[in-house]
Formats: sequence, structure tokens, C-alpha cells
Amino acid sequence: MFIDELTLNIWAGKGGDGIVSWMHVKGLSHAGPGGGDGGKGGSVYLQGVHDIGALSRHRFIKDFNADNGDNGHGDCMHGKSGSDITIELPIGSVVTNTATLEFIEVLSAEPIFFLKGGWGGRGNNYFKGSKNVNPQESTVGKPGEGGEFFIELKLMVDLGLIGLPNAGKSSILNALTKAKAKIGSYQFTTLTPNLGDLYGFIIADIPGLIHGASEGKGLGHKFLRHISRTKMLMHCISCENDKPLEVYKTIREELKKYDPSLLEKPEIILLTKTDLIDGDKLESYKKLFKKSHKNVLGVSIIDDQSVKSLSDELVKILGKI
Ligand SMILES: Nc1nc2c(ncn2[C@@H]2O[C@H](COP(=O)(O)OP(=O)(O)OP(=O)(O)O)[C@@H](O)[C@H]2O)c(=O)[nH]1
Ligand SMILES: [Mg+2]
Repeated sequence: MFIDELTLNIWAGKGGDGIVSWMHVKGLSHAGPGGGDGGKGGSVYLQGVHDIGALSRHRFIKDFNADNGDNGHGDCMHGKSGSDITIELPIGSVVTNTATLEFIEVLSAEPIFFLKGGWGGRGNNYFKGSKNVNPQESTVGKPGEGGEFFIELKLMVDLGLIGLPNAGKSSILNALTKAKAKIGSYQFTTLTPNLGDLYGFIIADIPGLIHGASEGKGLGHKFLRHISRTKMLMHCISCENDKPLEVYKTIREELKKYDPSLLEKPEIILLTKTDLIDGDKLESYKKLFKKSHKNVLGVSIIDDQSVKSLSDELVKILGKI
């Protein structure tokens, strides 16, 4: 099950308490303070992973807690520090504290220090001094940082494939990359995004959009967040459509309703299923777009040469952005 948002309670560990205790030395009735300090609470790290399914691993877990530090011991022994924990999140996750709205983005596979464990309290040995040879005081450990966090995945992608259902988006992804997205001759075959790697450029196939997606029709806007960080969009328009320009406008309208800034992204127009029309018609379709777009391409997945040309062209275009 693909999950792209989740709320978790995450806490670093509390520091252990310092204690009041007295040294036991054979032959001495009173050998001074011996209360040790508490151990430090464990901290929390975030680790980005290249796995868009990583959030679904946490779906039955609501709480992540690093270990607390142990309380101090007698004979001036400090408590053990709590172990740190690391939470794996898909690269592209945005982690927002629901109370403060502060957020942190997981943009690479570098571990991120996230929540600090509390310091341990001081035992009475710490307070020993020339004027205070028998200190009675100790302090408690400090709480760890933490709270409730909303985690939202926004894929980090070079090229987002968008278009009506059945436009051939998943077929193109599979033809260009080693992805194995499901393909079907019916609408909404793709229910969650698929990713593929084209010579190091990440391509995402987003479930089909239809007119009215902003009112929740079809799969709605649910997956458009995944193109918010996409560097470039590829409008996939099937040559089965008599009015490809209208199709393009419909999709642009839905993008605008979701987030007008999506309209600013560089675009490629890809006419798909070119085997279904003759060369003249294809040229007339391309002409419709060439007035306003410099990147107007065509492909048929049953024509290996056209797939190869598309692949070469995309690598060239993506290399420049
Ligand atoms: N003739 C022809 N059929 C194609 C081509 N590309 C895809 N198809 C067919 O078109 C249908 C839809 O293909 P998909 O790749 O599943 O389309 P999609 O855009 O991912 O569809 P959704 O996931 O529903 O949005 C399938 O039956 C494919 O076999 C093509 O180049 N030529
Ligand atoms: Mg699909």
C-alpha cells in the first residue's frame, strides 16, 4: 500500500536523573558523596532512503521513542546513555512539527540529526566542593526534544509524466526505463506513482488526471503534490484524441487549480500512440503545439526507433535543466 502522508509522535529520550548516595569505603563510616550523574537520553536521526514505499513501513507505528538515559548509580557511577534511533524516510519527505509548523526536508541519503536527547541530571558527587563536602542535592534529567510530526512525501523527480488516463504514460515509463508499471486498456490503471531511472534522470508516472480532478473526480488531485518538486513536466497526449490542444488545456486547467506555480515549469509535449494516425495528421498535431512550445515530440511504444529517439532527446533536454 502506497502511503505519502503520515502523522507520527517522535521523541528523543529523557536524560536519567542524578542521584544522592554516599561512598562505601571499608573502614570509613563516611567517605563522601557518591551519587553519579544520569545518562543522556538517546537522540533521533532521520535517514533518507531511495524507496518511495518507505512510509508504508511505518503505517502501523504511531510512536517512535529513543531510549531514556539510566539514572546515576552509587560509587560515582554515571547512568548509561540511551541508544539513539534512526527513522528511515523516503527521500523527498517533508517533516513538519504540527505545533510549531517548523519543518525539515529529507533531500538526500545523508543522516540528519533531528531531535536531541535530554541531558542527564547531576548526582550529588558533582556538587562536592571545599565548602560543600556533603552535598544533599541532585538534579533530574532533562526531557528529550519531540512532538507530533506530519510527514509528507513530495517526490524529487526530474521529469513528471502527466496526462489523461489511458494516454500511455506507464507504457512510456516502462519503455524508457526498467520500471514495471502496470499497463491496461482502461482508465486509472495507475493508482499510485511509479518511478523509473533514465540514465540517472528520475521519471515519475503520475496517475491520470481528468477534468474536475480539483473537485475530486477520478483520483482527484491527490498525487499532484508529487510533481510540485519536478523539474520538468511531460504532457502525454494520445493521438487517439481528435483535439489534442483541448486535452492539453484541460490538464493545464487542473494543474492551475491545484497550484498555479505548476504552470511555470518547463514542459515537453509528447504525442503518444503515433502508430494510430498517419504522418500528415501527426505533423498537423505537432504544428498545433509548435507555435508555443519548442519541445514537441512523438512516440509509439511499438516502434523501437521512436522510443530510442525519444530517450536520446529527453537525455539531451534534461541535461540542460
Ligand atoms: N497502439 C498503441 N497503444 C499504446 C501505446 N502506448 C500505450 N498503448 C496502450 O494504451 C493503453 C493505456 O496505456 P497505459 O500505459 O496503461 O496508459 P496510462 O496513461 O498509464 O493510463 P492510466 O494509468 O490509466 O492513467 C494500453 O492498452 C496500452 O497498451 C502506443 O504507443 N501505441
Ligand atoms: Mg498508468
